[in-house]
Amino acid sequence: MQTTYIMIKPDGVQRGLVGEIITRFENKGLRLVGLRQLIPSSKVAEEHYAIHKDRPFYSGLIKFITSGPVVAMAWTGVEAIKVARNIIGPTNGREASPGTIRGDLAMDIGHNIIHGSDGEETAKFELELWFPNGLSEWRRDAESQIYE
Ligand code: DAT
Ligand code: MG
Repeated sequence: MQTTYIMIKPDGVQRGLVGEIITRFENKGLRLVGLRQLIPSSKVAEEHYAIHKDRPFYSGLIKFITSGPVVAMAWTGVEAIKVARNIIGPTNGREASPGTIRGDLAMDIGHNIIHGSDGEETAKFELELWFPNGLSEWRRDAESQIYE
């Protein structure tokens, strides 16, 4: 089992896509173990995107991500990091395939609705950053049907 950090960005919240997005992860069979809505501080946003700090889009990215509420989530499942990235689709919404969240719902590179951790170390770092008080431990009864 892995847990991945997923975040609906301010454009997704403003567009009223929170329910639609949560439904996709829930229907896939992932288990929701953390959920909070907040307007990110610059400090947290800068730490989250520190890897991009030398990129030309960095300051715009920080401005965007702190511009309104985000929905921070933690989802658990077998290979959850890869599974979630597949559900999300590639960065540019115009190039993402239909069926993915970005492919179905986004038209832009920057305003691409959602973030998902890209590896185990990043997931650990991001989950500790956005969920400093930890996650909820529970077992989804449906997992006995979801997994062989
Ligand atoms: P992803 O979110 O698909 O993991 P990333 O980690 O490469 O993509 O970049 C993080 C975010 O930064 C991305 O979701 C949107 C923004 N971004 C990336 N490349 C960009 C670009 N060329 N122009 C504007 N924003 C960009
Ligand atoms: Mg990334």
